[in-house]
Amino acid sequence: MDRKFVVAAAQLGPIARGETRASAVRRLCALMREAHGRGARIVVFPELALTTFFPRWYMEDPAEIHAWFETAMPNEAVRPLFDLSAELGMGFHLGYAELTPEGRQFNTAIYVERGRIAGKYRKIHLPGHRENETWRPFQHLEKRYFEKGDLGFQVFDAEAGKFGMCICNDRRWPETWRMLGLGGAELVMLGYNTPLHYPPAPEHDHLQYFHNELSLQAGAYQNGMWVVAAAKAGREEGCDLIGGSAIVVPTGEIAARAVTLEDEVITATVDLDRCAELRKNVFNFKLHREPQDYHLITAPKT
Ligand code: CDT
Repeated sequence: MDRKFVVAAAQLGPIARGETRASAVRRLCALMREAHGRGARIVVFPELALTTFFPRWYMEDPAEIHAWFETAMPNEAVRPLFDLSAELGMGFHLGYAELTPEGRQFNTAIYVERGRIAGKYRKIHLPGHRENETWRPFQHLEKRYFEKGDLGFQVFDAEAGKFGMCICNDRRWPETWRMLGLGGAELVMLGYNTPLHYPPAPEHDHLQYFHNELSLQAGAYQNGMWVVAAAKAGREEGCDLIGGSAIVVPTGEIAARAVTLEDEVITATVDLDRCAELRKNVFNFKLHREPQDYHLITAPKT
């Protein structure tokens, strides 16, 4: 595959609590077809793209919790997406809740090429809380339902180049981007579910779109890589989620941005060789990094 190609971010509008996986997959397939029709070779879907954002509800019953998780990938419900990607020759990124055979629960993303899982990531920075906090208008129970990812920030060889992934809250942490940058990632894919209202600090609500772009653009620029970010957006079960899906150039410029809170495809032409504009110059890691002065970054938490 050429190092210059069209990439798509496929934003999803809300998924209702009662919406089936089959229905969500039909929407994902329609978005993939649209992305393909616009010349895209790769499409990035959001975090937890098969269901509503279930961590907004407190649950105790393991059976009720496990119903939101996938025990195999692909499974029967998701198979049409794998088949379509093979038929169209498209790569795709998908977020979902993973339940392993050992009963471990992760917030996971995969990258699929020609029907094969080429990369897998399990979310490391889990936001929110563990217990029911009834003062909140909605819960954010990722710390209850998921354990911290155990795969690290891997960079893998995709057909076009070196790709990496992170998920939602990870994008706010510079360590995420630097780990992927040090690993040599040329393109990072991510999905997010970001409520417009942040109950612990509502004075920041009006900054949600700004903080999203600030994080994506800084990550891209400071590591000289492309970023493709896809939101689940709109009013989902009474909770407003931001949109603003974006494709960011290694210079930090935004090449494409979603303009709705619904299912929407955005595209941009990616040239992976543009990463060198940064990496050979201002962010030439070999020449300019000074890790001997960065020890606090990896020192244990106090
Ligand atoms: N899904 C996810 O990680 N959302 C968080 C919400 C803010 S923290 C409760 C985010 O960082 O966008």
